[in-house]
Amino acid sequence: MPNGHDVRRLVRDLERGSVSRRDFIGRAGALGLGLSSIGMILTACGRDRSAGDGGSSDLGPMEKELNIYNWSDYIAAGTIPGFEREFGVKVTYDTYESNEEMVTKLQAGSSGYDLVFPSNYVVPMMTASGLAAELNRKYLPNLGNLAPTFVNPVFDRENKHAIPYQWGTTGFAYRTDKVTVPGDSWDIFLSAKYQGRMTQMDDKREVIGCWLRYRGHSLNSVDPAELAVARTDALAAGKYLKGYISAPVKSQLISGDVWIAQLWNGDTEQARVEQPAISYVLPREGSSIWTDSMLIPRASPHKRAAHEFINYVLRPEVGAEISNFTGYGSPNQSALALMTRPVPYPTAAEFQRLEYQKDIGSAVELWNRVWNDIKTA
Ligand code: N2P
Repeated sequence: MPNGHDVRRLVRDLERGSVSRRDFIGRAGALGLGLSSIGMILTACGRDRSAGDGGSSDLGPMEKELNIYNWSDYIAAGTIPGFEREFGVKVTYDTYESNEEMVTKLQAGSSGYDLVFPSNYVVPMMTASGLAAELNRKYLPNLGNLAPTFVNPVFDRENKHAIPYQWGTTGFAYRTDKVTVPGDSWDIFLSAKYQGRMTQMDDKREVIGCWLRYRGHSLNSVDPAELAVARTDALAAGKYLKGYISAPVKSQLISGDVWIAQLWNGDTEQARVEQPAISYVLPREGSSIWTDSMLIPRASPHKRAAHEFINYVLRPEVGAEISNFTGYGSPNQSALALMTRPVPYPTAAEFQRLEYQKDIGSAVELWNRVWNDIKTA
């Protein structure tokens, strides 16, 4: 638990200007404050100065390097080489498995990354805590290709810091040759008969979120009583799980070591290309829908190249090529006609089972404790 006295003193120093924003983030983190709380304090202190990096200023000539940090299996084979060839830029490409892994890396400082891909709920935290640069529209003429649903999203009004990249849903993948009656409920993870053959994601928002939905609650709940029940359900399911693993579970689904895996729709599609006996279920209790966006960190050393890359992804053929590999939906309206497996945006009826993940503010500390109990059981 953060010590209230120390936190108050640190906030006072921030207000007086005797502590810089960067030092504040580091020291508040060391005192045990979560990123959302830090973001809220910075915003309240009127020190959200993410604007001004890109802003409307000139970004200068194109740099020769670009450092991208993206989710694994989330780009087509030709996307990076095509950009390198056309723009004469050398791209360094690293991958991560969760939003939290990415944010932790950026918070540590000097990551050198120029482009990251946070989900909805992460964008407000990143802007409020000063981790995001403001985008410069002058370098993004292809923005007009975005479908209207993805323009001016609630998580980043006017797309000031974030340009949608891909969208998808979370459900479970299963082996149709091993599980003949999968049902359509999250309760499958409570069935002893699949002990050791099931996995859930290594992702606190997805795991706790699905157990909240299972009991009819919002997956953004901050109610301690609802979270306590989700914890109990998750611990009960945990006894039957082989482990918590996100995208890398695909190889185990393909080999047949795992039969049922909580997973995103597109990664399930990717596995199905190699093993046709795989299907996807969106449980009836409901689940998450998300949009991952391209965001330039405030500390990015190559902002011009990062803008050019965003603009390149917004081309119809580049957007389509990405979705054709990932199996996810494209927010790029002009790409839809070129997609080999179009993923239609959910209808209003389908949306009744879907919910966008939102920033849970200071409740992240309670969520972290619940997640820690689940992971260490
Ligand atoms: C990565 C898919 C990432 C989606 N394979 C998570 N929002």
